[in-house]
Amino acid sequence: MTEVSDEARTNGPAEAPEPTLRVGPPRHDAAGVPGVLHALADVAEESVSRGLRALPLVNQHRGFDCPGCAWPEPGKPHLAEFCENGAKAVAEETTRKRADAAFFAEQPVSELATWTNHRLGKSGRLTEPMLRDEGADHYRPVTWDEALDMVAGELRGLRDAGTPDRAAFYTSGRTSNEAAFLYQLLARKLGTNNLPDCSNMCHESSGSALTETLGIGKGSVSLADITDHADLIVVVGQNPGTNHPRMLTALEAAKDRGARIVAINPLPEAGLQTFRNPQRIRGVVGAGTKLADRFLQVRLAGDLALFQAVNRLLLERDGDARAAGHEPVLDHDFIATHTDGFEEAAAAWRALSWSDVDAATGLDRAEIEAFVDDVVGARSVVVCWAMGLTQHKQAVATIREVVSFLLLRGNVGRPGAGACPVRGHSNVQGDRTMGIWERPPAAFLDALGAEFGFEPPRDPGHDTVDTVRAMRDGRLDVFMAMGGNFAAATPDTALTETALREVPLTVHVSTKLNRSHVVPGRRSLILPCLGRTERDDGDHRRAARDAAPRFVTVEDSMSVVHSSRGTLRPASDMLRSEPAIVADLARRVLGDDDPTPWEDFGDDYARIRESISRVVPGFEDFERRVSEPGGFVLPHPPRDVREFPTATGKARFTVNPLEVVRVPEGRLLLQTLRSHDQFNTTIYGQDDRYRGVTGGRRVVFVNPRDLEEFGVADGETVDLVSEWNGSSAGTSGNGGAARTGGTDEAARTARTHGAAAPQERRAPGFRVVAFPTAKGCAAAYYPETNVLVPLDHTAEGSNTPASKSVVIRLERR
Ligand SMILES: Nc1nc2c(c(=O)[nH]1)N[C@H]1C(S)=C(S)[C@@H](COP(=O)(O)OP(=O)(O)OC[C@H]3O[C@@H](n4cnc5c(=O)[nH]c(N)nc54)[C@H](O)[C@@H]3O)O[C@H]1N2
Ligand SMILES: Nc1nc2c(c(=O)[nH]1)N[C@H]1C(S)=C(S)[C@@H](COP(=O)(O)OP(=O)(O)OC[C@H]3O[C@@H](n4cnc5c(=O)[nH]c(N)nc54)[C@H](O)[C@@H]3O)O[C@H]1N2
Ligand SMILES: [Mo]
Repeated sequence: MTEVSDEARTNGPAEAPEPTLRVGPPRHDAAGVPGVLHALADVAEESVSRGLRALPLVNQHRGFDCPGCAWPEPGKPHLAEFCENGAKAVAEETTRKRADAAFFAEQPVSELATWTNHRLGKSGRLTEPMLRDEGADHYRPVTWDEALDMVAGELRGLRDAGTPDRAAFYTSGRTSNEAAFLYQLLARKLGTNNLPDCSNMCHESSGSALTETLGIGKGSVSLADITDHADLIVVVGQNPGTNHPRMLTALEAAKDRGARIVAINPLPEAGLQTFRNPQRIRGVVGAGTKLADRFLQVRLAGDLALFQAVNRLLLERDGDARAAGHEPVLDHDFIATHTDGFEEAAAAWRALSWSDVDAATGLDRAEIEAFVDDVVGARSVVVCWAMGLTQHKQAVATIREVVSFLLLRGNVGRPGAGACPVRGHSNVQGDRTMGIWERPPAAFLDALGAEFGFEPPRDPGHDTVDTVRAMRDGRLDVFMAMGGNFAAATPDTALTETALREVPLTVHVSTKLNRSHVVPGRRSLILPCLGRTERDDGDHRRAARDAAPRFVTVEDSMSVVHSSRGTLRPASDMLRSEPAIVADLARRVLGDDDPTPWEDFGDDYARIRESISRVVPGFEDFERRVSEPGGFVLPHPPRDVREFPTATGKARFTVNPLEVVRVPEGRLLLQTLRSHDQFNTTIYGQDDRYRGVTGGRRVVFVNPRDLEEFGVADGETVDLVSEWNGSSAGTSGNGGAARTGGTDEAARTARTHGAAAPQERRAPGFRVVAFPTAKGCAAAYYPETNVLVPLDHTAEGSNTPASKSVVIRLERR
């Protein structure tokens, strides 16, 4: 392996807090007029009239789907169904700045590799295909023909050699259904299921747990369940004020009709406290709406213990109630008719150790009891969650336990009740539905094979972590990415970047410059594509034929499929749409004997939708139904008819052995999370308004009592050093085996290094911020801290990087 450069150690070059960094007190409320003004300032700075013209069309029927998060649109959108962070996403895409051929002629790759993620992103939109030849330090322009022929030649070579698994096709969740469907078809026709995607780092744990327990890996609630029906909404491991701001409007509507909200989080996130809705007069001039009625400040990774304790208490209260001749607390009819595994789970709850619960959660028993009062007082309960549950070693177990919690009182498959994993990227759920999955269900492959007359590969492919391993071990020749920023989003930055640089060919279909382009493979291509906001007229023939620009489709977090049509003039004439790029590439790879109508697919997306309607269940009559305002909802048997397509045909209670994370003396458990001014690896600005941070990102939030114990002062500069003993950093007990090679590798590393010599990883130069986070728990921003997350430190059962529980120490500079 080549030597690790300084840049590679830090995911960007910084070694010290930014000189402009200022820290003030955190806020207790979210949004309101300042938020919107802030966003409009962003749009104005980036794009003046371009972005402002775009905003009224966000999330409107006939407009484009917001390129931000996956929160659903209400049935009848307000005139401006956009939020502060949606506006920033639009501004970022509609910028007038350009990373064009002149830009690349001026900037050597070695220089760009020293830029921060923020500076790279602010270079503007990509305008034409660019190639970096082996050994060159500059990208140079190439034609689309040259670029696509180069990729096709390499892929054909792998197919002809019988080694298609030496290619991997990454997807980020902004890709449309149509592009995703073609992309997975290309991979499978080539002969591989190597389709890693951002889900592997995101809600994979939710998908795994929900599929096992409810039979379908998607959420079971609709927007109306939250706004109109739920009595209690539990928001756990999620920061909607920043990451799903439109969700606050739904929570406010729920509050208005008397619903209760409980927030469970190590951080007192502003958006969960008070919401100042800019679209209502009370939000503009009044005190705003108080959202969370109860806040449980749980320790990081403490939710499994918490939900086990709650389930145990529900069981006990049920026993007491029935003994006293009162109404039972559990829904025994539902449990008997629709579930299995209750007795085993109940026995495990009865054996739960309260000292484990105390250690894991850091909560008082009285707080947990009070939460149980809320639950018992609510006819219907929705649980919403995001990365705070999915990115831990026991993430899958935790989400299974949340499902048990819902099942106990029959809170699945009726109005106002259910499981609500709140998705990240705007079409991440749709991409999965379209077959972007390294382990596709057999039924999907059967249907795909029947539609296109071929035998799809059946062996599981690489997920994201396995893809990094394959790169590291020299088992990958072509890495292609449909969007995203693989280098910056993946864990273990030093290892990942070194591995990426050794891949013979990397290909990035992207809208904007990012870190993945500047830690290129030996040869590297950038293929620039249209964004959501832009008019997709296709080739000139078609434009002349009819004037309506083409549309694509997406699926939101609540399984609603709808269309998205860009309206703005593209950033450059040389941009192509994602479906057109994939179709053209596939035609070149597979040659003329391939009967798939690639050319038609690239030209007319209705043809793609026709195939989708025959391959993917729930998409019958796709074209007509998606043309209706608001689109249509995909079937979800547990939600719709209380049918559970699991192995046993019933919803399943599970037994989830608790491993309490025990952080060694003088160490902290670190979560890596988002600031208010970023979308994943795209850094909009340097502020985290709600947490009181401006002008910089190299901060670490620590509880003042921990600082006192360590003798470290607020404002000091430290290095963050992660310590990993090669297995499950600091856990006790023994959970199930991981899904992939992770456990073996981890065990091997543990043997090599032993408990006495943990592996160390370092992120230098962070300003310490005394902050009211749970004791023992620190927080710092992703992606700057990805360098600290060991590649093998993943969730059992989903292989998702456990990037919210990393053991660190603070080291004075
Ligand atoms: N503006 C904006 N919107 C976004 C994104 C963005 O970057 N910017 N990203 C999109 C994507 S891809 C995703 S996946 C989502 C992410 O949405 P979130 O999951 O809200 O994102 P994070 O910033 O990772 O925040 C995790 C939250 O969980 C809490 N948490 C962490 N660990 C634990 C734990 O162990 N237990 C509990 N109870 N809480 C915990 C943290 O304190 C924090 O509040 O947002 C999407 N929307
Ligand atoms: N430590 C740590 N790591 C994490 C996380 C964490 O919480 N902590 N979160 C994880 C999560 S939840 C996720 S989802 C992943 C995100 O991983 P990715 O999805 O790979 O990363 P993004 O930053 O969302 O990708 C941004 C890039 O996508 C490109 N892009 C934007 N729009 C388009 C488009 O319309 N088409 C195309 N082709 N390209 C486009 C732009 O070039 C932009 O630079 O990161 C994961 N990594
Ligand atoms: Mo995500």
